[in-house]
Amino acid sequence: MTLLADWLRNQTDDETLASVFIAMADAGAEIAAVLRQAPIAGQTGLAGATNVQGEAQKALDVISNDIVLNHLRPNPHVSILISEELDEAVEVSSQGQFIVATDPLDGSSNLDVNVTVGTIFSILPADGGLLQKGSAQLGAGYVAYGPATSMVLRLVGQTAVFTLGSDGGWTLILGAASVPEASGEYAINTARERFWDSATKGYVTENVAGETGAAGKRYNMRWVGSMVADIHRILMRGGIFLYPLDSETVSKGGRLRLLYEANPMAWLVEGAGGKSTTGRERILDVMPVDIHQRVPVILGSAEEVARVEAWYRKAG
Ligand code: FBP
Repeated sequence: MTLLADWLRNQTDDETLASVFIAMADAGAEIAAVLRQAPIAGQTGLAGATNVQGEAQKALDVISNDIVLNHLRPNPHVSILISEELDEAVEVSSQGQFIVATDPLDGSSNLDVNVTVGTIFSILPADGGLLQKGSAQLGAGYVAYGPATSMVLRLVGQTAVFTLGSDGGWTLILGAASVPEASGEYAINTARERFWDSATKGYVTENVAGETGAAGKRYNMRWVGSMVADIHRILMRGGIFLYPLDSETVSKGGRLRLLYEANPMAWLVEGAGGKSTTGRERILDVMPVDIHQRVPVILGSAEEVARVEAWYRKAG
């Protein structure tokens, strides 16, 4: 049985970097414990505040952010925390070498109905500054709070999957996740069809046509509406996730956030052999101009992402 600390020792000689992963894993274990009891503790309602994107914060968004911060604060190697829940980046330690960017509780609109939510994080070198391409990441991960609590991590090697045990420890379940190159499953919010661009419409129309269409095979659609749940399914059995630019999100640059949603997920999916794109370029090559920047997100099985890219090339 391989535990998290053993796996980290095999991945890096840098104990300071490993300590940041351990801090995030500990935060994830604590958030999992809070979520398990949240309906009893009456913590699934609104907190009454709004976050930087003007969205209502759930009590658990705030609590999860505090838990992450509490686990990072004692770590002298963390310089700055960027969080979906914080307007500004906060200094954690003046001497730290790493920046952590996080969405402490993604998909929180699913909490009231007990659907999987998650914590997403990205680790960057502090000397690169606040705004760095995703390709500069030193590592990334997410914790999925589902029937089991899963954690998916990658430094620069392969993407690995852990499960949280009843003792609070993380056990390696899969050392090298592999997103199948081909898949018959796609995930997109089809209620947004009227806003879609021609590339998205072209790709989805082909899928819906199934065996009778140009793709020549039958597709199934799955959309949890919780990015961590959708990406975890894709990491484990393939498929493609799309939150493309559309006529409603174009003014904001997209729906999902680059630094703490798109980049870490692209890092993990690519580490498992999948692909990521905005439609026009690799997500990890996008140069951010703002810490809360949004971006179109298309990632998953390589063949499917390539088909979407071809539609974008055709659209010009
Ligand atoms: P938040 O960052 O506001 O939680 O939104 C992210 C998210 O919930 C993703 O987890 C999910 O993929 C997406 O929004 C769902 O969006 P929509 O409700 O438009 O389908």
